[in-house]
Amino acid sequence: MYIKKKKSWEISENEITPETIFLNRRRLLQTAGLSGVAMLVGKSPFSAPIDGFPPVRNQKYTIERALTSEKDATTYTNFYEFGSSKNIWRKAKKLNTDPWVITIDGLVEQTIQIDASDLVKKLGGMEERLYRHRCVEAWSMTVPWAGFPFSNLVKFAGPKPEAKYIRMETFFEPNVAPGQKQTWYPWPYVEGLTINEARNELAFLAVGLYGKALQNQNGAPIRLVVPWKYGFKSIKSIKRFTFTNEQPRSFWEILSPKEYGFWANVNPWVPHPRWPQDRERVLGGGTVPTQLFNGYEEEVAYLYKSEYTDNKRRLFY
Ligand SMILES: Nc1nc2c(c(=O)[nH]1)N[C@H]1C(S)=C(S)[C@@H](COP(=O)(O)O)O[C@H]1N2
Ligand SMILES: [Mo]
Repeated sequence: MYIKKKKSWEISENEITPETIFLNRRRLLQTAGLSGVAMLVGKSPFSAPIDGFPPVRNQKYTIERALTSEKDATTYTNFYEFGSSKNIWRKAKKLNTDPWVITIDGLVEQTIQIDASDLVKKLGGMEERLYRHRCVEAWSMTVPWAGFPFSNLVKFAGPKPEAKYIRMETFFEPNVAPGQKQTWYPWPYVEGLTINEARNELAFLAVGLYGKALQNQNGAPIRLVVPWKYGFKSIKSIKRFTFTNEQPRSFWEILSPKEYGFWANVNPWVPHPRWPQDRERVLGGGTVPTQLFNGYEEEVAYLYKSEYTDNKRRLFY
């Protein structure tokens, strides 16, 4: 994506609250059945690769389009932390994703810190789904993700009733990710959903692609996949899930709110201010018409009832 303004941004510290609870495998065993678990902050010494591969394909989420080649999907990627070109996949290898401590905080019963490999065990059996992916830049792909319904994480987190949104944030490691030395970007990358969107059956937390653990360039160890929204919503390499009653301001929204809004639902009738959105270039060859909600209207339209009936334009912004 193209940015006009260059600004310097204050990066806020990722502070850890004193209530933080750190869950790792051994501590879970030690404290099983106890309430008021001891707190411990730091890196898990017992980290392990994510297991559960190969995933079982969920036949409900298959697709009429041909699958994108694994090579295209893993070498043509958007990951601005590593630079703004599509061929950053080698640079992304430098990111260390194990251990990977994830914080779940905000309007939840208890702040939780848990290694990604332990978190996935809490999210149920791994499944595979074929999803379309439509980037706001008008290219698209169709790929098999492996992971878990986001709703399982919402259940695990135990949100308070006043929580209306989930804000997601990725890492900030400018020495590893050279794009993060570009101080005019509001690092770290942030995205958000309403809790109702996160509970939609399609909202998915992916840990794998093509039957294997995610490679760094696709968002290892864990990323969001919301196939009815433009691709920038599907934040990679998530480090923090914060439940909140304020609509999160996302990375691209801060940079250019008229182009990359909070909702960002795929909508062929609403052109981007600088290009049309009615067609898409399919990775691997050809173009096809873009569909409302990227073809997932049946599953998601209820979430946007008023906007959907009153004014389709609002689906994007
Ligand atoms: N952290 C982070 N997540 C991100 C991005 C990014 O630059 N940084 N790019 C987004 C965009 S614009 C798209 S299209 C998708 C691309 O996912 P893929 O590279 O796995 O196809 O990731 C999204 N998630
Ligand atoms: Mo994108």
